[in-house]
Amino acid sequence: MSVRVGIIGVGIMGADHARTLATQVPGATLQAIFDADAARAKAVAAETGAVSLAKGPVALINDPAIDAVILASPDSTHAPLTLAAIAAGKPVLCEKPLAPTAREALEIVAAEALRGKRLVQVGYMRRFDPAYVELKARLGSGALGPALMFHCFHRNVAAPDWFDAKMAIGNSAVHEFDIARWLLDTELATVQGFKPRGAGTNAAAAPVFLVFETVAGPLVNVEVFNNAAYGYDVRGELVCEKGTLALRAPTRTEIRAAFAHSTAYPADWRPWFADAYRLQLQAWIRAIESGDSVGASAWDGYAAAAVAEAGWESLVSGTRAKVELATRPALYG
Ligand code: ISE
Repeated sequence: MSVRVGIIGVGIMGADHARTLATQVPGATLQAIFDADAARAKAVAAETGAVSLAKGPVALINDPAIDAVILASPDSTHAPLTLAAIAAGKPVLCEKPLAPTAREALEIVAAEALRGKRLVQVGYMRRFDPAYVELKARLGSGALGPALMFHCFHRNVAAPDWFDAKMAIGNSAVHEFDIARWLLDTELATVQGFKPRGAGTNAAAAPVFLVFETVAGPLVNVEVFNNAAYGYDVRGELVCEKGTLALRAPTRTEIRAAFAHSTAYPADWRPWFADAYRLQLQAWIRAIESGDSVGASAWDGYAAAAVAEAGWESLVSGTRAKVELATRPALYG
């Protein structure tokens, strides 16, 4: 039997999930779509063959014809709608961040722990990206010895008007917080944030540079630059005792022209992480079929939100901030 999925929010990411789900995920049916923009919902439904259009987000969640929910609506709606999915007992794949504040994310953790079953997966899709997966496997093999440092770069072409340094941390760098915790299997303990002086006129979206100490010991640094202009670019290098492991850009072709040899950068994250998004959806559906859970949990979503808050606090105060985490409920191991 197919898992009947409803998608709430079909902007950039929701529409992308709808297309992937409709064409590349065996075992799933795109049952319903809701978007606050009715015309957009209709257009995406027509393009993807979604069975129906829902009247509202909560109606979609509670519809008996829906088995599982993808949440790709604006960040501020993630927490209440994830709570509604938990109340309905339905698996939910919530786009990151799980909530704009650690307090709201912790409410989700508490609600899910009370229910006693993992229903929430947070869309930290890099955990499914073949390059990061290989990095983790190679680190785990022990051949290069323990990790000492993890250097991360995260660059977007141009920040939208509504983006600022707080969002660079809470909306972009959260990917690195999650992947660093996952890769190094530890919590981020302290953070110090920096912004370059004289970083141009668009100061709000100027680069942010964060340096972390971890509980286990390795250091992590994250550069987030959302106005990098030249292309979408994500890099990561793990420095271990006996060598280093670095991600390679997912390019398939090389250009030789005009006396130069080059590769191209995409304009945003969708082509770069296309495999990760597809593998994430496939794994989510397989887990639902077998009653399991995979990927980033609500606890992971909470931890990333707590790190983001500490990062922002440090950037504002100019001093090192501690990442304070609540007690982890038994449900999350
Ligand atoms: C965006 O929301 C994403 O999730 C992308 O993966 C990330 O690279 C980008 O910086 C975010 O703004």
